[in-house]
Amino acid sequence: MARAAPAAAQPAADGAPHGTPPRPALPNVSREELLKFYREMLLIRRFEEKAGQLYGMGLIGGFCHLYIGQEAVVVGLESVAEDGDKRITSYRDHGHMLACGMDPKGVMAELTGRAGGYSKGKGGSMHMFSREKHFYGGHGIVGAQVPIGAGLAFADKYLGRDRVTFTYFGDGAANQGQVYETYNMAQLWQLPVIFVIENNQYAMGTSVKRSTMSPSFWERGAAYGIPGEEVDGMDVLKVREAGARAVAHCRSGKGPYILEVKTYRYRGHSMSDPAKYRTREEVQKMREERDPIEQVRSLLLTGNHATEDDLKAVDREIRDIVNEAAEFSQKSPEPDPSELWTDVVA
Ligand SMILES: Cc1ncc(C[n+]2csc(CCOP(=O)(O)OP(=O)(O)O)c2C)c(N)n1
Ligand SMILES: [Mg+2]
Repeated sequence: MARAAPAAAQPAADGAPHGTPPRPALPNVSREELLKFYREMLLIRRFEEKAGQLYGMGLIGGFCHLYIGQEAVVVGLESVAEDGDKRITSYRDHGHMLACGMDPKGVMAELTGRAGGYSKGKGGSMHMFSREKHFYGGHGIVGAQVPIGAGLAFADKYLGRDRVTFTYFGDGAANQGQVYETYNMAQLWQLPVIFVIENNQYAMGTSVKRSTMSPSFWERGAAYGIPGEEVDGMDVLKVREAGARAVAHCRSGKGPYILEVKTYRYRGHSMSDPAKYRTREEVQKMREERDPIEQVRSLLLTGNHATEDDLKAVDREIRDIVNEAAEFSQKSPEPDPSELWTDVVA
């Protein structure tokens, strides 16, 4: 949407500096939406950096898989989700929780194993849930969330609820048999599920090139008649566009849809990854040329839709939120020993 320069001496309603030249049009997005994407992606980035620090300090134990680099995927897709839509993912789940509106304090406190965490400090990084936000985990078994995601969509269809389930999984998981059993049933029953393959090009230390004969994951849906597409996952606007197509398909009762989102993780697989399977230059090149946050930042600044000061204010706001979460995650008490006997399914 193109925006004209504000008239002289009039306050700029959109916060733009006075007397600035007419702004070039933004590609099919408003300034407010773009700032929201910037803010949401930055929250994930800074939260994950802080989690990495706390892990290094020994305050977080066990497994911890960071999402840094992949922020545009979940932020773009959450922008097309509606109230009541569901999401489920793997162990690389902090970004998904923040993007669907879960409280950073509760997520960080779960990472540090405290009573104020989403699973009362008993689940840790890979095992968090929120009924309120329809976030169904957090799954440590690779691919396990895929049939469960279809099951959530089955429940919605069975109960006549016009809802969509976003089922996220990785390129490694995408080679599993249970994924194709799920595709078969999802298409047979026309379930409203979006299969989001977050193709970050590695499964632990194994690159896609070394693990698959048919690297175009989305095309595999054709065997079951499921449509889909490949998406540039470093560009939040492209993700949003493709997400809107997928959601429209599902909501119109046409069954599942596959989005293969090409993305990249900057950090190791988990906190204990020596990263010997790729070069520093490969990571550096991605950061410098394709970073999803920098792309939005540059779109805002070059188009004069925001000033450096506007963005600094957002940066400060996010730092405060993340610092508060980190503080809470250390002040919240450890779970009481009596909690050993609660929430046990047996
Ligand atoms: C059934 C199963 N097999 C193996 C593992 C060990 N494992 C954990 S993560 C992972 C790689 C998965 O890669 P991908 O699906 O691409 O997701 P990413 O980590 O890249 O997000 C493996 C093999 C596991 N957790 N579960
Ligand atoms: Mg992967």
